[in-house]
Amino acid sequence: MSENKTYYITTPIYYPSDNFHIGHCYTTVTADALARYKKLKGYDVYFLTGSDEHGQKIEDRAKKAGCTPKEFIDPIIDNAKDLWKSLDINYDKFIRTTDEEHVACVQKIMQKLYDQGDIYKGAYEGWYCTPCESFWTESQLVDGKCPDCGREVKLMKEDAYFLKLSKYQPQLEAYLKEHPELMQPETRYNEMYNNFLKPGLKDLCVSRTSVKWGIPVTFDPEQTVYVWVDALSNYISALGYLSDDDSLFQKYWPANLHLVGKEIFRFHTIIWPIMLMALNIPLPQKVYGHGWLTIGGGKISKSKGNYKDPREFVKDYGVDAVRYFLLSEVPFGSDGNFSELLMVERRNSDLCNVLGNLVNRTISMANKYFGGTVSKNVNLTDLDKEVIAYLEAMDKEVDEKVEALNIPNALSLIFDRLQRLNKYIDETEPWKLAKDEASLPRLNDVLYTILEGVRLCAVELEAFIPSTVANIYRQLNVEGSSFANNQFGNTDSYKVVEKPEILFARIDEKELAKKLEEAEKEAAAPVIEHLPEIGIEDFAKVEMTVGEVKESKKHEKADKLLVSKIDIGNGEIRQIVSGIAEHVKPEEFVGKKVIVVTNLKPVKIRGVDSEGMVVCAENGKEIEVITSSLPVGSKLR
Ligand code: ME8
Repeated sequence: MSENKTYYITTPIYYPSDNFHIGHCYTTVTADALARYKKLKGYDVYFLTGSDEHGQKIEDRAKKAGCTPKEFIDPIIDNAKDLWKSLDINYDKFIRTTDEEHVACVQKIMQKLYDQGDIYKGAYEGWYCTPCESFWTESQLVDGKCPDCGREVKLMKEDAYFLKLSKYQPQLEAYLKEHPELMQPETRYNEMYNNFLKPGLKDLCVSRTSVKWGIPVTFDPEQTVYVWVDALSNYISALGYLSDDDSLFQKYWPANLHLVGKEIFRFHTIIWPIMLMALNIPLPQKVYGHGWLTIGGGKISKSKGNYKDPREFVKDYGVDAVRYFLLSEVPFGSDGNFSELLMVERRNSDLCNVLGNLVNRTISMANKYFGGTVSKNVNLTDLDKEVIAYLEAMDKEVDEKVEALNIPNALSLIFDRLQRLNKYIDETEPWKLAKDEASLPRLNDVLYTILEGVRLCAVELEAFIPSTVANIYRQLNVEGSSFANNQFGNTDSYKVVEKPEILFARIDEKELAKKLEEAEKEAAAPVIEHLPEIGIEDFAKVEMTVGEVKESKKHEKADKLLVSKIDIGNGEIRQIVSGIAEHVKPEEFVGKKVIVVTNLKPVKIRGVDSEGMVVCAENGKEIEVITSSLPVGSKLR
């Protein structure tokens, strides 16, 4: 017996989070649908997902929570697994970078690369916050200070090891020329080439001493493995690479597809291939960099107030409404917009009106006219032949789209067929045929064509909306349906359930729109969090004065800052740096009479002296400078 062809598909490993949003679900649902599809097509599939658990951030969060990083992460991972379960994600393995096998594998990979001279010792330079024991990059700093505690940072160096990416650049370029299909969509190649390869690759920092929560480096125990070598290796450590039992690695590697978000595409198409070249193992066949799901064109995040636990959507609209939306809405390779209303509109128009309605009507008619039993069709009209040919062409067309990773188009090809079947009912008018005894054989044939059509569409849909398809199979009593028997006419006769079960009950869009609007208004209202009580004597310590802005310009080193000269009375001019440049233009600021805290200790902000503070109102989104019409020098009390 010949062995099945293998198919190895992965998602990125996620940073542990309690706030997984609908965008995070996009990668995993897509990978799950592809894995299911390949399995149904007869492949021996291995589908990997997991979590990326090391690093300073986790260590800090655990410290704050008063536990060890592992204790901190464990419940978060249980929660993530529960989320994936709620979305019918059927992975073969969930890898954690804290798994012993992964740790051992990463250590061996580092050692091997070091032994063969691809890793060398150098120095890492960055902005260091001593109390937090953390390095930051220039762009992570907030107003030139530590983004966590707001204290001063200093430029410091520490010993670190580097991977020679530069050495492998020519080899990688040659490979990519021969295998442009590695990068999907292929249009992303130019971006990678122009932004990263053309300027020349810089060697990659692969270990650190200041980050303690990480995998220890065997050849220098002071160091831990840093970010990408740890994370990317999961794709082979999960298969037992360099372990006593590497049978899975032998069987499934190289991966057929790494599915990743566009922001981590370069790590997967530059660093990862170079690591694999250095390890002398084959490269993955494809890396697909998908677009993002956005809300109102922007990022989804809890802090923006547009976050909702995806399980709530599953609870309200059903798992397949969520899966269907994610799979059909984001166009191939680009970003897609998410809104709850849009998801419900799609659910109503496609799943309820087209699919659900068709299944419901068909089962009702089979019961009404034939007590639920419909036998194979005998006499085919031209119309039947046309509809059947259209149905029979579906499998190949859908397969081509799925192969090209274009799931939205694959789904619309299936829904075109379902629409066609609804139209076929209108054309054949079964209710009229039922009136005439002589037309009953024709009515039987018509119903068979519809039932068989629904079955063929259900087979195509199974990977994408599995629980709905299981329900359809059950209602049609064709549970053995699969790609192996999806030719029209494979079913000898139908005996459908007596009472059709509604697949997707209609949701009132107007009512939902109203509800969502109200919820949005509520969310937009600022959250009032009170500080601890103070006495009047505390308030009296703050001196606030009306001042007039005389000059204002943008800070040379920080886009968010304005540097202004403000007259606070008696000819005294103060230079003040304020974080309002995104909300107020310097030319509009000049001439305004603002409130200045005039007894604040002077500080340097990004190298510029600041002698006071301009008082503003803010609600998390907007900032407004408070003004006064009283003369310069007036005091606030
Ligand atoms: O990047 N729309 O983890 P992560 C679509 N640990 N996809 C989104 C999204 C959105 N709005 N938000 C997030 C990491 N994602 C690393 C990966 S792999 C060796 C290491 C996707 O938790 C994102 O694009 O930040 C990425 O593919 C995945 O969620 C995990 O992101």
